[in-house]
Amino acid sequence: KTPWFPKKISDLDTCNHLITKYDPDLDQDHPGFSDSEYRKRRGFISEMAFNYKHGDPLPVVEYTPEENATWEVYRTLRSLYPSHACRQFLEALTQLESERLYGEDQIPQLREVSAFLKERTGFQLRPVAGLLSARDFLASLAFRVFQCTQYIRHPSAPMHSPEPDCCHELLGHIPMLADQEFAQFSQIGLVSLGASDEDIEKLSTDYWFTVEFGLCKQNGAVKAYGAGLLSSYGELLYALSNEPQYKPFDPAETAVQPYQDQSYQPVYFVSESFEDAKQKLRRYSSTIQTPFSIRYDPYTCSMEVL
Ligand code: H2B
Ligand code: FE
Repeated sequence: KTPWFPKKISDLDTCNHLITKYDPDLDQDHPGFSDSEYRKRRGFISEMAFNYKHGDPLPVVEYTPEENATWEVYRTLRSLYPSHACRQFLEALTQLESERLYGEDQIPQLREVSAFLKERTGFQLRPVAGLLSARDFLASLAFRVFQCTQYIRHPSAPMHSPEPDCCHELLGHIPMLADQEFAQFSQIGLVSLGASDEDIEKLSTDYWFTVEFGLCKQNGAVKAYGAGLLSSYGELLYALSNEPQYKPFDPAETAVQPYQDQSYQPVYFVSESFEDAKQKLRRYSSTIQTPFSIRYDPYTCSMEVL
């Protein structure tokens, strides 16, 4: 039996199943675990995400001075980007800065950032309360919707967060989603619709080693495009040092590579270009068995099942 999947964009309202293992209410190692103020604030912002329905204006969060102070990670990471980030990332970031959507003093608002992406690649954001199940997360990508957390990490650990937070989304994911080729690659989500649990696991591992921790070749050098790297000072330096092992990106092989979500990756996958990665993924996708084929109709924002 084919697992349920969203057919129209408003069905994403039910794609909100969270994975709670890194949640500050339950994970004793979370830096905010014993800070009740932080957890209350987190709960307030999560509540807005849970109540959000497709078509609502994106919630605007009035960040506190302390939260905006944690956004200093932007300045720290920014210094590494010219040497470590891929060209597409730098281009979009520069644009976000020149349009004054990104700056050092305050956390950017999802509403403005979503409008920026919509004009460039058709991607839009919707708020999410925490780490989402892989199935729900991938399904959203099929509609060019990126589920985006809106709370910020705990101030005691500004350089690290065990779960996605707005620093990870805004500094890691958003600039890449402004690139046309990369946006097309993100439609890895289309293949996930109705896929078996085993195939979801494989696709999310490919997602992990590309969208989260991917490297690519550019003008003879290796650069980072993965959001987990671009939002982590330590791992960004590590990934581009001569310590880790590199392998060429090959979706079938990458899909079964064990990965690390507690420390740095032991191996990184290098793509020749986004164009090349996209074509390889497309070829791999055709080996994933589903009883139907699916096309996204951008006029009606719904899936055409053929
Ligand atoms: N949830 C959220 N909120 N952000 C992510 O970046 C994310 C997620 N990534 N759930 C997903 C899982 C990814 O690791 C893959 C698809 O499993
Ligand atoms: Fe991410």
